[in-house]
Amino acid sequence: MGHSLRNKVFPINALPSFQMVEAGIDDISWNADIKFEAVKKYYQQVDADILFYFSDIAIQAEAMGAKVCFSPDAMPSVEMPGSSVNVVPPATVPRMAVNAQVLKRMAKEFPDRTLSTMVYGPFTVAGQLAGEQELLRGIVERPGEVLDLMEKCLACARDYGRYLLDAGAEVFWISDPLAALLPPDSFWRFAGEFLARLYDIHPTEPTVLHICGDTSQILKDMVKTGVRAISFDQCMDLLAYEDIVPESVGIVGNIDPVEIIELAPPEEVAASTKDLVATMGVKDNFILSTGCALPPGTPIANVVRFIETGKRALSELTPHAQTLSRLSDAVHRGKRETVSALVSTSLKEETDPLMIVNSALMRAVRKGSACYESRQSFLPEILLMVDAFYQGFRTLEPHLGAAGDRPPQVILGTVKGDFHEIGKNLVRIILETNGVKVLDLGVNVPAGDFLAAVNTYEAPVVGLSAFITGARKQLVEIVNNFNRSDVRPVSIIVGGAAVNPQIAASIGTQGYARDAVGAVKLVKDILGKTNG
Ligand code: B1M
Repeated sequence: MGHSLRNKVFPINALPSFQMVEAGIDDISWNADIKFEAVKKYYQQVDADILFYFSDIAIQAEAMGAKVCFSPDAMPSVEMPGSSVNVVPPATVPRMAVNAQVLKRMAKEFPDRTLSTMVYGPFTVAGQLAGEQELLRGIVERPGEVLDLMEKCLACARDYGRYLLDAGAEVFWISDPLAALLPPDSFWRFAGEFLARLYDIHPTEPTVLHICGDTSQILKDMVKTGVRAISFDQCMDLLAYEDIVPESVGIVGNIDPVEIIELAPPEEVAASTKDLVATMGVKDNFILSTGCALPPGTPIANVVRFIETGKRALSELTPHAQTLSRLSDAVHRGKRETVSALVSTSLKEETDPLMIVNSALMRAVRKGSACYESRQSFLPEILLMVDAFYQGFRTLEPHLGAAGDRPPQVILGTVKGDFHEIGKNLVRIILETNGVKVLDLGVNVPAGDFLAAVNTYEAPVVGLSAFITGARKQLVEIVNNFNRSDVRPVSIIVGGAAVNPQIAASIGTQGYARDAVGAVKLVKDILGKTNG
């Protein structure tokens, strides 16, 4: 039993549709014909499963009396709070009526796709009406006044929500970005409880809550609103928080809408999408989307690439998802005895061994690292997880055709004076799992040993781990040694707690990776260039 939105793929909102018509954002916002034309053309190209109608954040505040400014090339925004706050029927608010009309026409045009509302949460609208900073001061100094305003904003959101659902929307989507700025212990009183009362109007159908930014501190209260799916900002590592979300609640997310879909080349859009599906697609309640709305100028080709790649990757993964999810869980919990059996089950189910690596073994390690960083896991659990990972890897190794008798491509070691080995071992394991042959020289490795190994094996990459500040001197010595010698690797790369990208560059190395997954990407890029 999956979530009702399982396997749906869509970007949030429909703002890039503005590129499809010769009209400004102001015209789109006021005119149902132009808006419908824009979204129709957009969704004819973009095969999204959930459709929005080009929504702007100012609409409810405007309906309640705020003055909103419009322009051809910027989204509508609140210019001035109104002199009084009113709740009026949505059908009498021209721009709300435009959205309802557009939804009705979309329902006819795209009968097989699911339509969604985009209603803004009461706290966000209250911020536009009172001034955001005033509202935040008000929760401490004038809580009664804030709660009165919230009641009115809730009434407006309920009426508008019902109106859009009657017009044909099936998903009741609420975005409440300002609520992320509430102190976590005030979230429920000033936002959560109101959201719960808002979701009341649509008790049996899909509901979604999107709050931008880091929601880790309010996530439990977001779940408490009774919402059926939570949409996560791209800054949230889904692996770190997936266990807080019950299986009956969807996890919607979270490709970076700006850095990836708007600004990256199409191949990077595809790679990030595949990577997100590989890690999250095994979860029954995962729903692939963006971390927030796509900006109006996002290249349509990138949006199309995101949707196509996501759908293909999900359809390949889904038949294997159940066992992979159990395997990932067993590795994460350090259950060595279960891991080998589940790897064998996956192989019997004809799951591609690389899929087993990415969506189960490595997924678990990435989850472990994410939980470790957010202080939800500690070292004993990490060590047991690494043991379980290794157990699974050994069972899988014969099927990977990876290491073999090839000469090493990476000479790896923790530098002299430094005995930290856990992170370095993880880097080795993940590299090997991804088909990279590694010679691990261990810990406390003298500078000369790296030179000798490169001399012997002609390895193109030297990987140095350094965890204590004192080890930086060693890094400089190793780089200088290579510079003085005829023996040259193509690249020296570094990682570990004692280094960062700036230090890596300043000592003359060619690359830095923050974690084992980053190390794989770095090494593969280098090897790709070497071979090509
Ligand atoms: Co030590 N230790 N430790 N320690 N230790 C650190 C590194 C430290 C940051 C803790 C702190 O004070 N906050 C600190 C260094 C501070 C500094 O110098 N700036 C420190 C210290 C000071 C020390 C001692 C001096 C303590 C003492 O004796 N007073 C001593 C030094 C011993 C020595 O090496 N000479 C010492 C000893 C130990 C233990 C023996 C107790 C144990 C090590 C056990 C072992 O490895 N066999 C230990 C541990 C466990 C840690 C911390 C707490 C955790 C390290 C770890 O295993 N993390 C660490 C705190 C921290 O890192 N914040 C700390 C889990 C691992 C999965 O993550 O190591 O980050 P990580 O590895 C990552 C990335 O770094 C990256 O990928 C890995 C996997 O994702 N990465 C690469 C690593 N290598 C890479 C290479 C690459 C690319 C990426 O390309 C080639």
